[in-house]
Amino acid sequence: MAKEYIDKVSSETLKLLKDIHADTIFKKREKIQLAVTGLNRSGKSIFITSLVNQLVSGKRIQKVSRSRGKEFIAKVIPLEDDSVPEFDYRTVVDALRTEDPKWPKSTSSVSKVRVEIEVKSRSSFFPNKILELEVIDYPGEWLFDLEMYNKEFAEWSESAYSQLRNSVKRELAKEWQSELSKHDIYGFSDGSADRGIVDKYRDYLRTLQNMGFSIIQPGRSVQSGNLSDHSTLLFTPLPPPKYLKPHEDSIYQRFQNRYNRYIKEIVEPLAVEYFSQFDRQIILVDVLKSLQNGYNPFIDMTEAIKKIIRMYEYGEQSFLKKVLEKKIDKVLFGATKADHIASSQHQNYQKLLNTVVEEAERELNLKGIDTEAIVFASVKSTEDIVHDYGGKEMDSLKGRVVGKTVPTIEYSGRVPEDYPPKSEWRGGMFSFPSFSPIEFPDRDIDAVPHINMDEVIDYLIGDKL
Ligand SMILES: Nc1nc2c(ncn2[C@@H]2O[C@H](COP(=O)(O)OP(=O)(O)OP(=O)(O)O)[C@@H](O)[C@H]2O)c(=O)[nH]1
Ligand SMILES: [Mg+2]
Repeated sequence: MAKEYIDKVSSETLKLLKDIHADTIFKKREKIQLAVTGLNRSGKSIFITSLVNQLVSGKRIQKVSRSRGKEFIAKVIPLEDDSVPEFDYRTVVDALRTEDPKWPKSTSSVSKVRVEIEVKSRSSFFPNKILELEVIDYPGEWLFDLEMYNKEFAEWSESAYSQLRNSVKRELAKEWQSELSKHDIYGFSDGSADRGIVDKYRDYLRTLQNMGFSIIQPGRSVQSGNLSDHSTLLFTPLPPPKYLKPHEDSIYQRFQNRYNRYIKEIVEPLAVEYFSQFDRQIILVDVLKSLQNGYNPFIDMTEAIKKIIRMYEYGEQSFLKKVLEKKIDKVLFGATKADHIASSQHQNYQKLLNTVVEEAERELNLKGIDTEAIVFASVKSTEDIVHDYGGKEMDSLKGRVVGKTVPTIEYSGRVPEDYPPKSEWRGGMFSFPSFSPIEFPDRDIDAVPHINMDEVIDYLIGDKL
């Protein structure tokens, strides 16, 4: 009797709530902006593609639902306005659905994708929650230009020159330095030498990039097309004048003016637009590639991580300090491409990542920002194979190597659990081939295999479900 009465009251209450459109009154909508950053070619665009694919399908991230006790469905929705180009999920995913799947091209400008996640309410009285996830793909090359923001030309020049203390970089910078030495940089000049100096500096930056170094400033000057020919980018670091004030028509003065314009007209507006809005950030690091590139590029990558988080340390007047400190609550360091090594190596990879980001994490934690470091692969393109060598198990990987005529190879690469000491770092000590992508499932209802994407998703949005 009592049960019948309760059921009747509940169904009448439900009807009443529906009549007064309580779902729209109580509807909970929350917006969260995630910035995907990282050094160039670290896997940002692939990460976003897999993230969308995993959220929309849900099949390979069930751990998130289970651990949070929440069910959800997700779909891609159009952007609110067209002020930023849309991240072209469809085109990227379609290229990965062909028989010969292709990785996407390098990203040359910022883009966004918006995913609506509907989280099932635990009670039928309350409407479902809508979580709007906006993901921003930020080109790797632009990241270090943010570090130039808030630096005067002289200060930036000094930090660029301090990098030449490294003998490898000093050697590579020789031609740029010798071009500079041909000119009086503080006295009058008509501007005809400027281009030659900038070209030599760009050659130096491109060589650094090709050798796997991470710190490239200004990053936009090595991007093809785009802004690289823009007059504001015609500057290089210069030694400060010691005694004289530079002539107003000198190389020094022109480079300084262009530097200031570049920061004001290009770097600052973009920093305000994108970096003042996001709530959470994932910083992707390709630790394996840096290991493969050798001792100097590896150390450069660890320095680069410290530089990236300096955007949280800007001076008191900085707009970034004000907005970022208030808003950002989580930063995730993700070491991508864990499918390039056998799973027996993942523990070492995780330990190495922890060491690489330890200092950066400590600094962010001190500012009240929660951090985590996760080793993962957005797209698992290889298979583990375990061999039994007379009772001793050895493992390796099987996958299609990028650019090789042999379709599949078997391969095993070892990862150290800590920084290998300089003395032990021999050429080619670490080697990790790049693998071609596997074919994505035809429909979004199925998702591509991954490694630890569920952990990544849980850390980034699990608490908001
Ligand atoms: N096997 C494997 N390779 C990956 C994965 N993610 C990225 N890659 C490789 O890394 C390359 C770069 O990935 P992108 O996602 O384009 O990197 P990005 O950071 O967007 O690069 P930029 O736009 O140039 O800054 C790809 O072409 C792949 O070769 C992954 O999960 N597994
Ligand atoms: Mg990209």
